[in-house]
Amino acid sequence: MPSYRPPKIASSEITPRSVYMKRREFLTAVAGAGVAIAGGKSAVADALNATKSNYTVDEKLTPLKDVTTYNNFYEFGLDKADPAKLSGNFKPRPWTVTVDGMVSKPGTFDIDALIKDFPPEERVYRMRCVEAWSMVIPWDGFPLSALLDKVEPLGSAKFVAFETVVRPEEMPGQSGVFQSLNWPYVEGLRLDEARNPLTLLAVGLYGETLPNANGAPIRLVVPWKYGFKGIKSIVRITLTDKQPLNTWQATNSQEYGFYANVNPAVDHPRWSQATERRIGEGGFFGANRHPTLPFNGYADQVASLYAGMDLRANF
Ligand SMILES: Nc1nc2c(c(=O)[nH]1)N[C@H]1C(S)=C(S)[C@@H](COP(=O)(O)O)O[C@H]1N2
Ligand SMILES: [Mo]
Repeated sequence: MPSYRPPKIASSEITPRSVYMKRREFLTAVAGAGVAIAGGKSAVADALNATKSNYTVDEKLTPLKDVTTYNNFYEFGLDKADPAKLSGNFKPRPWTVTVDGMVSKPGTFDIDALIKDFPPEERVYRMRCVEAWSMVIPWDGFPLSALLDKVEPLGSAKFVAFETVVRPEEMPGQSGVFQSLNWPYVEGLRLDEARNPLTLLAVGLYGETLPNANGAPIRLVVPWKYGFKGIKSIVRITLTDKQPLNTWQATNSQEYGFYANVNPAVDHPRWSQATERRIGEGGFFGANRHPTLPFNGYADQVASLYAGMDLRANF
């Protein structure tokens, strides 16, 4: 049974050996094969030497190759292979993130200054896409709450809205025949969800700078929600008192909502959400189906956020 280990032991003892070994394997692969993963040695890798977190799951990591070549990022096309293939011209640096709206100290922050301010830590999270596939990914990032504390939300702020960059000249899915969604891709969280310690702004994965296909240079990770909440390549974060409309709800409100908490008991109108296909697991037919867990296995950490809410209605 997959389990989530809450933070309680010394950080020097917590990252499982398999994770270290994976990182070593990965670094070896980079050195040996010259894998182009956004610049090799990076601020992220440096910071990770100093900071390990105790957020992890006792499950096999999804191989790096699957994490970085099987993606949803419609700005680069609809096929799972498109983002890795078609994001070569995307420039994730220099980059700034503007935080504005209902805050005392709005600002525009350089990505590398943020990484210096908030040294990334490793978080191994399950990721469950609403399409019923899943991965286990070692992210590197910092809690969204740290950035929110810096800008000091006003008492009137109730929600956080997020926006992806619009650059049709670098993102082929934002123009021409590949046009699919309305841009920019937008997402939102309730402020208490945004402040939950699990909610991460990822700037890397597998100990290296975030690849373009995974949302470089900074993307949201909300592990108890379906993957579409994890907005990529963020340029703007706005505190507001109104529930923001998110891209997938705006596109098809019959199938996608605002909350999008992982829930095996509420099927998608077109498929079951009871089980999931774990990407990267070979084996014979059916061997890679896993049961989907309420709140993706993070119920102990987040179920209380929804006390009194009808979880079936608020999909
Ligand atoms: N801007 C933007 N963010 C996005 C998406 C997208 O198309 N555009 N796809 C979402 C979906 S549906 C999923 S499942 C995750 C996939 O993240 P990954 O490719 O890093 O696994 O990103 C989410 N974030
Ligand atoms: Mo998804």
